[in-house]
Amino acid sequence: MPLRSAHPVRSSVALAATTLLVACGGGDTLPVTPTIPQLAAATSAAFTGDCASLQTAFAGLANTQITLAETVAAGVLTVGGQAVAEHCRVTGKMHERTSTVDGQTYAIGFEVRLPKNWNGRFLHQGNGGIDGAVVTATGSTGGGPLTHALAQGFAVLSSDAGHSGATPAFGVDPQARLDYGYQAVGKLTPMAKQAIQLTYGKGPDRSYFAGCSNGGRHAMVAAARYFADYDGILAGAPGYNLPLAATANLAGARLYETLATVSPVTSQIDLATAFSNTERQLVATKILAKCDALDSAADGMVQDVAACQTAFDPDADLPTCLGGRDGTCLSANQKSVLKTVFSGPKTSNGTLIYSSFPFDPGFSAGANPVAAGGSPVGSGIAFWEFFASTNLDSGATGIIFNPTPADPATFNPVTFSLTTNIDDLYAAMRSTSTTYTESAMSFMTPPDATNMKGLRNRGGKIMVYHGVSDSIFSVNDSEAWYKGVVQNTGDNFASFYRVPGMGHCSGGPATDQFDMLTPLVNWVEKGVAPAEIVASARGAGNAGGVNPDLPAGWAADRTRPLCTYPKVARYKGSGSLETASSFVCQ
Ligand SMILES: [Ca+2]
Repeated sequence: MPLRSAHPVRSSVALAATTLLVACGGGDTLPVTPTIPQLAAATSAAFTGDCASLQTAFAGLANTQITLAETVAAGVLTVGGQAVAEHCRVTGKMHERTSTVDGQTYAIGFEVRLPKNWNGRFLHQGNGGIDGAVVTATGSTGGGPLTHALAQGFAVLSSDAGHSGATPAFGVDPQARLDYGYQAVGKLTPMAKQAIQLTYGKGPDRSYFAGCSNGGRHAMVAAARYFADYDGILAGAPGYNLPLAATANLAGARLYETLATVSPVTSQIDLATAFSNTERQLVATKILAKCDALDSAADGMVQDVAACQTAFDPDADLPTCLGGRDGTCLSANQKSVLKTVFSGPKTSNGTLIYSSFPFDPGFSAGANPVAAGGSPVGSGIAFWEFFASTNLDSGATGIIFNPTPADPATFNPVTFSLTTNIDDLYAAMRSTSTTYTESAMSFMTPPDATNMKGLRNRGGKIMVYHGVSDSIFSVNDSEAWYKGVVQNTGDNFASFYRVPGMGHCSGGPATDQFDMLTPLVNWVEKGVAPAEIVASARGAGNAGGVNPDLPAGWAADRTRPLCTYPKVARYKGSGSLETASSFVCQ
């Protein structure tokens, strides 16, 4: 069982640690403890009909066109090495329309997979990146998949979030932006629940939302905007400040540019040369030298993230090159850039754009793309900025596009990254225009991220996990969110886990395979607050796929407890370093 231990059910009154202050007679305030309801557990049902019949059964769904209803035989899908049982797959699209801005056809494409033996639950699967594709709705969550919701009996929905295609061109259309930001979830959810009702004779007893990266953003936005529709939220590496993170990443690219050389192949600046693989490994080695043993185990993992930030001093601990770069040192400029990127780039007037990032040995991992100076800086992140900008309808002021005005067909993310005015971009994230009436920060983020009272007060729960070496969205930003939630909403409905060494959603020198969905269900439906969760490495032979970043000295199946923040997994002093049971969350 992945949930190694769990606290017993606490009463709903005791759970309600947050106090609300209300005025009383003399103008003083008295704490009032809200009672949080305990939601009932879902009960199962079965679908014994013909999957093809669902095409007709769903025909009346509002604003919806069903394109296919079919049986998927057992074993056609496998996730994490597990075969998926026979189920129904229904595909369709909602709100098909022609844009008056770019003349393109848009719709919210989706699929819903309906198990024959249903557990009474609905899972909305948030996908990553810029969406634009209906990812197979298996509901696999947590680094490398250990389990998946479809096999557990959930009815699972996946969508393209309102546009088709892997380019940011949809950003030209204002409605497509809003659908991507949040409105697709608002439109899909009632449709999916009604489809479930039509299939099983009752709607879902309990509803969940899970995703990582932009899927984690979707999850957190759903927790804030659509809390009435969801009982449990699982948000991995949530880019809940995505426009700011993207701006900071572009600022980082500008800094990397000062170190980089021109590729002889492409004749363009190659950001990956800012830090060579050898230099990144040097940094990781020095971090480990200072921080590995802080958790009492020299095991290649830095569990005590906070202590490491104090212990590791890049100025003192990284050797400075006296001559040229030879892999045994960093140039003074490299050290300066490293410190700025990790402390968080600022605007020209000194405003921190996004968040700091913690030092972690995952800096050396091949799966750490920004640390590698690679693609997200020059492509994916710039994609987000492209559609988040508001001067596409004028092309006159503000952000410098190349070409100008921006043309999605010839959009060059590398050039864009290196010519964009960061101050203008930062301002644009909160700007609107005649065509784009909602700013990027409005449509992409939870309206009031640390106010999750709507979810809490109805008995909903949210669990968040984040890789410490994630270089796209910072674990420090999620930490700040959690602290804010505890302060503003309470700690009795939200739980936060750091995953040491893990990069963006998976990978890195980490135990990155875990199941948080089961603990979430237990919390929502049984009141069992989640405690430590055992995560495993994905070494050779792993059924859920092999993690190429796993250090050679680790057991292929190393396990570690993931601890509820702010606890840290510390070695007990005896027992195998490969086994979670040798560690305790303190
Ligand atoms: Ca350690």
